[in-house]
Amino acid sequence: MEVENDIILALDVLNMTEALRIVESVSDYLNTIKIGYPLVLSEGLQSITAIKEEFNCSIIADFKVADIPSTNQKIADVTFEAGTDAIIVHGFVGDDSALACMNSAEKYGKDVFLLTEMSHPGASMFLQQHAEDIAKMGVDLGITNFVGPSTKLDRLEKIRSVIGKDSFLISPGVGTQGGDPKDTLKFADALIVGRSIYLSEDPKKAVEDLIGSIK
Ligand code: FNU
Repeated sequence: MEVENDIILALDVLNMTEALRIVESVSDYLNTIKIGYPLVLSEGLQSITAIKEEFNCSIIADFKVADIPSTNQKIADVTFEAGTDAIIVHGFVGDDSALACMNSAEKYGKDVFLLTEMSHPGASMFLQQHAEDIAKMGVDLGITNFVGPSTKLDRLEKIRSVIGKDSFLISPGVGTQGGDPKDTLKFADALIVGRSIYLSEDPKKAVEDLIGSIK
């Protein structure tokens, strides 16, 4: 996936008017948008279709899919039908569940991102202990796209070492959650950034500043 300026916008707003306003304001600089439950549960899966059509951008559906294989397959199928380019899938549910999403992605010619470890403090309670095994499972399955936390750079470095330099690693937690953009890019290929862009008075300027800080 070609992520312009190494920044993915996390579009966690609750209505389409707001969503379109923000994407429009940053579209000179960004070509990849991550859409998750906040927007899709508010405005439906067609919000993905509409944004993709209007801006011709890549869409990553952040559904953190974590169910049994047959349900995962259904979730992934409907998500790809809506025009999504990639889907984020939890790794902790195991290889069969991840594989179901990979099969769906292959059918539609789309991508899977495997979530290894999360960026919030609570992730250290359970997920962190297994993150490297999850990453290894992804490598063994042939997955080449991963998600890891920018708030814990030592962990991000470990995850990078497991997935190898050629895998594509995207990292949330920059800005509002405390992660540093430039340091994160020592290990990650692209940043996922939400609130520090969409809550800004001037989202375009927020993106310009962010680009300036990682140059
Ligand atoms: P911002 N996100 C995250 N941490 O923050 N998908 C993870 O470990 C993870 C994520 C998402 O803090 C989060 O749901 F796997 O406002 C939100 O959409 O910059 C975005 O990344 C971060 O948003």
